Amino acid sequence: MDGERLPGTQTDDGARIVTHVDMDCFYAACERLREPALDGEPLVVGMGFEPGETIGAVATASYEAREYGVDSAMAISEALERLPRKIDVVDDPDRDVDEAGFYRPVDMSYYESVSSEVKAILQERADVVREVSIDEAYLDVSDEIRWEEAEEWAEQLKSDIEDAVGVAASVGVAPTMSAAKVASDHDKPDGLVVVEPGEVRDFFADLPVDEVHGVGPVTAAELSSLGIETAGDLADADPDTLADRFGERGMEIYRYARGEDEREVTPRGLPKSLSRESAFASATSDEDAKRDRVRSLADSVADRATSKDALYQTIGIKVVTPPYDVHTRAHSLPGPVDEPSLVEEVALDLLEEFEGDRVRKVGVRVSKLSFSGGDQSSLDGFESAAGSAESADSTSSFERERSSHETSPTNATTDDGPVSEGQASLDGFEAMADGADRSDDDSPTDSTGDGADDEAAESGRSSEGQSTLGEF
Ligand code: DCP
Ligand code: MG
Repeated sequence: MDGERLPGTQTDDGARIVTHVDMDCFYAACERLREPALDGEPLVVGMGFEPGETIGAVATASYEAREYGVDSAMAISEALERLPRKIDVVDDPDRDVDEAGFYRPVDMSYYESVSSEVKAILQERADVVREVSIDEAYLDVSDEIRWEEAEEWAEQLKSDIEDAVGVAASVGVAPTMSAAKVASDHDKPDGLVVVEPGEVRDFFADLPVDEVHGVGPVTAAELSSLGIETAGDLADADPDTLADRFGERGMEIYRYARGEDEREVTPRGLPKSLSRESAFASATSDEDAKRDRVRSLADSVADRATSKDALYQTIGIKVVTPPYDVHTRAHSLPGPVDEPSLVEEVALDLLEEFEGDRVRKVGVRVSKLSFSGGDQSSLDGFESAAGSAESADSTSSFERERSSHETSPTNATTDDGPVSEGQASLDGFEAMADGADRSDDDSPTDSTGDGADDEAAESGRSSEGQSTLGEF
């Protein structure tokens, strides 16, 4: 060992490593996914903008449209004043088509299909995931990474989402949920902000007070009347005054501004896999060091599986070689087990292929999980079991292959173009039938090919037959 702490043993004063993921202008990003000609254009998604309609609101606006003052929840009539529809101004010589934008109606089922692709990645990358809205989730990755790795890990998560799904996320990493949320919002769009333990007060100090989680415009105005303009002011304010004025909520925002937030990320949904990975201080070809690390990770993963009452059927490793080539290997057992020694044995076997290679990082993962709590298989006869070996090399995250998209055509009757050369490609497309067209074709795939069973585990169904391994 090189003195590094293993994942799961790091605490940095016991601070959790909480990640908040929030997609950028999510509905607009989804629209761009199936209509790439909208990239870079001012785009408003909402209701009530068609001729004859007057009532409706903006669901979201692309960042280009926000520059015109259009934003979520604004009345559509107001949005149209600030940013007219291209289609309405294109034939009007008195109006500037460059100062106009595109409008699209809300299509929830499509956004939900994109959202579930993103959530599948989050569920795979962290054990503890709490999905809080269609485009937002908290992840607790304290047991999976160390603070020193947080930035690289979050960068990888962002690029995995971008590559596999095609939408951009902003990510914040901090010791508490409230600070992580502020961090993810801080540098939008395409933001990545890591606030380490001990830095939270400094990070908050100069932020406008309305950036504190739980402080809306009305509260911000009231706080301003008390001379509290920044989160730092709020952190230094007299708690009794805040309690008198705002009650329990006053104490809550006071604590958040001070970086105090006891809430734990409680999971929603079952994990699809459990994994641990650990980086070496520098790439190593020391076989003992590699094997020791894999052994520790295997123990740690097996422990977690046991503590979650999870049985696993696939055991895999990840090996990252310089510069950042990710290799995954996995072995499927004939039936689901909870057998820590087997995790270690299989992981070490799989590692042998990398003998002599310089290795930057290793990981161990169990997948094809089942949570039915049924009788655990006996391992008798495992040696003769007909397990299958699988492998994959990828340049992306553990057990994931990057998938490309097929974008679907859009509806020429509802779009606003074409109005200029740049928008010519908006013309002539056919109607898109909801999210159904995207379905599973370009959903993230597991390179071990056991995604279907992962789905089953996630939805609470058990994998088929927890067979007694003695039978094999
Ligand atoms: N939404 C809505 N009405 C609102 C706010 C949001 O219909 N008043 C929908 C549209 C958003 C989605 O929820 O795309 C996610 O909400 P966010 O607050 O995360 O906003 P965006 O993702 O659009 O933008 P941001 O980049 O600021 O996160
Ligand atoms: Mg968002």
